[in-house]
Amino acid sequence: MQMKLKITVAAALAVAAGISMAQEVVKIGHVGPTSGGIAHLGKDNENGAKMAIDELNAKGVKIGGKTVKFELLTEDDAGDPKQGTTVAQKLADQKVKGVVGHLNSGTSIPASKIYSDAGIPQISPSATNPKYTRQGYKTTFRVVADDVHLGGTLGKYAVNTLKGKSIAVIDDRTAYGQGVADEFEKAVKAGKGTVVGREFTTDKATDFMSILTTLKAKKPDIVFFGGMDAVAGPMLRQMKSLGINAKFMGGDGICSSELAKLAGDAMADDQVYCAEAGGVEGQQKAGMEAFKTKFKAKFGAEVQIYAPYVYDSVNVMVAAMVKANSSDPAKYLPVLAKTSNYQGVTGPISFDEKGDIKGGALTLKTYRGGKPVDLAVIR
Ligand code: ABU
Repeated sequence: MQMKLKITVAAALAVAAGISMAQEVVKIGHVGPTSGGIAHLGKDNENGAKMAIDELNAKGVKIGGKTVKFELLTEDDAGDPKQGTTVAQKLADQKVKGVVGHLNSGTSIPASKIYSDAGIPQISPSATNPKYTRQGYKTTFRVVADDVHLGGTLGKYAVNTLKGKSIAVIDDRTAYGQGVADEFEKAVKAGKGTVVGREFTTDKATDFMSILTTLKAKKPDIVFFGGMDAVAGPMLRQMKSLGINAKFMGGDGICSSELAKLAGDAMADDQVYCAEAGGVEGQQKAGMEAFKTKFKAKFGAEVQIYAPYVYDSVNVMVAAMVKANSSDPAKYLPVLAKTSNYQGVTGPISFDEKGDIKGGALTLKTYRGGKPVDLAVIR
């Protein structure tokens, strides 16, 4: 009897010790398309999240008086709106404390309702469709400029700087592609430029000969494409094969390191113009360069577009948890919403009342020698 009691007490003590020693795990979700045509962009984003989580765990972050361990739960939405909501629900069921993603507007927008209903803060590092932050959800944030800013600036640039006289517009009919192309077209027309044709494709298409032949007859000097690099690359090749000698423009979705490879020898120097939906200037450039070097050393790959914005999104979220002294979304969400002048590698981050970044910048780029070259940061 005495022996049995001793064993029970010992077991209880061991359990108690185990509980007190167990580290609190804070789960953060990341979602992007890590399969399909833009898997290289999804992987780029995911690696930005991994880098932030690894550094936070190495540094040791205290929340509620205890050092917590962050765990990254990664999901692939394949850039598909339906799969996006499925994985969003999965993350909500796994009780993540926050989500960074999704990469695409077409997935971020429907997923945002699921996170909002579950009270889970969501920061998109790359979805630029304005609707994303205009649905009245308190949980929705974005650290990049939106398509109104992107398309509008590129439209003005096409007319005023590139002196486009006959501008053709193509979009991939996604929430992002159509939206940014509409804003571009509006700005061209407002600047008294002429849009000579508007054609459509999809985000999975590979053959553009028919729409390009239609546009060729209209002799465009600029072709704008609202869509992603995986489609823009083959489109550039087919423009070359048809002898369309026009400048090629697009938003942030084509503005990747990979675009030159996807276009092969079809991209001439100073032919392609695009804009990343963020940008650093002056002394902040050193921090961005250091990030890119660290990223390449860790993952053996160049930053494509948005890895630094994902890195900052994770860190902004964790900074709010630390400030609120809680990883409970109900407690840290109001603190996250008040984020003001957080110094990230992508520049200062403050959120407005919708959850959009205040004073978002754009980096206008062209390609020379197969590499993206910054032309200007525009606010
Ligand atoms: N912003 C370009 C890529 C992501 C998106 O908005 O769909």
